[in-house]
Amino acid sequence: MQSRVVMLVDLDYFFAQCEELRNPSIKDRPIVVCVYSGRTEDSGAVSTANYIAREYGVKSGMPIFLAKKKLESANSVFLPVDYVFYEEISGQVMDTLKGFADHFEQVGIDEAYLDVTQRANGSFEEGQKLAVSLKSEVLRRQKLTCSIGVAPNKIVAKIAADTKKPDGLTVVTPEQVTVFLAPLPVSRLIGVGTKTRERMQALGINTIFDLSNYDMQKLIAVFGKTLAMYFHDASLGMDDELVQERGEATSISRISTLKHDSRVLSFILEKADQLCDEIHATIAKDRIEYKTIGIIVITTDMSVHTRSKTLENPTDSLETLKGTAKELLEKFLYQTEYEARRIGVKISNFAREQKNQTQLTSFIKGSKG
Ligand code: DCP
Ligand code: CA
Ligand code: CA
Repeated sequence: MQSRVVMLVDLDYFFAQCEELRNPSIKDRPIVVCVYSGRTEDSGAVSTANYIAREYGVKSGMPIFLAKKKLESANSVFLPVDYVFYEEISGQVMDTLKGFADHFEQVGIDEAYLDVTQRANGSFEEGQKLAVSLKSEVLRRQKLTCSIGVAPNKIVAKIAADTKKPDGLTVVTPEQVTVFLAPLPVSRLIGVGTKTRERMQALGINTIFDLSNYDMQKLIAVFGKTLAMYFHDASLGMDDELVQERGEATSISRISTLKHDSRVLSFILEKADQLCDEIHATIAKDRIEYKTIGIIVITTDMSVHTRSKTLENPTDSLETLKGTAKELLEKFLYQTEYEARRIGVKISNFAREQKNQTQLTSFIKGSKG
């Protein structure tokens, strides 16, 4: 049977690369993109950093104050995240990638799987050539670099893409799969997080080779049948999962923590407006219309409250979205005595605009709601 040729394309230091794009003059400096929680000036976490900043030890998830410490004497740039801008760039890149795929599946804001079996005629040499031209096309059109893994399936393609970064290209042919995987730590497999890795370590399983050789019955005893079988197959680089468009979403939502607990409408609305902006940006280019707008309020006691309103006609107006969210929040505060801790906005009940039907699915795969 002919092997599939599957690619995983992942954009390099994505949010920071977008910032370089918008302001090339900072390109040679360490750039740190931050999610400021706002509770104090430097509280919050690093979203991502360019590779220059990474040389100083700055990483995603790190507290901002620590990143500042590491970059103390460097001429660094700290910037707040701008999801609206990144979603826009992401959409453009995804459109470019789709042109290279028989089957396409976006799996995050900056990555996607491409099945290129047909157009590569099942050949990995052809697959490699496609990856090279894809990289230069993304560089030419969007001025961005990415890293690509080419392999017989999704699991191996993902690991291959992570192998060489930034601007990497790693091809793993069917014959090379087991040798490629064997020496790698189990944590490189999708689904093996810190906890699972520790449990495996306790069993003496460190590398993917160790995992492939581990007694199946014992593995089942620890992880249960489904997971154990997945781990076993994955360790041998076996994976049948298809590259396919995600099903249509039925709603999109954004949720965020307030700087402090509150029941002051104007303060809560600042956050709600931001969330509306993000949702609007996500759907704007796909011309999605929706009829139902909802709010989610998580209160100080951690209970979750929702309210929604269904409009008579579908809308894609940011003004309507913000206005309705405001109306619902106002009513909620009037009717209850809760203090809000987290706020969310949600749209659902999508209507398709006839002329753009085929694009309906494109926004969904990138949506985090
Ligand atoms: N991201 C985030 N917080 C994290 C991890 C990621 O906000 N803990 C965001 C910022 C990243 C984007 O998601 O730019 C994509 O995540 P990746 O894991 O692909 O990381 P990068 O693209 O930043 O870097 P790399 O070059 O390693 O892919
Ligand atoms: Ca990336
Ligand atoms: Ca990614």
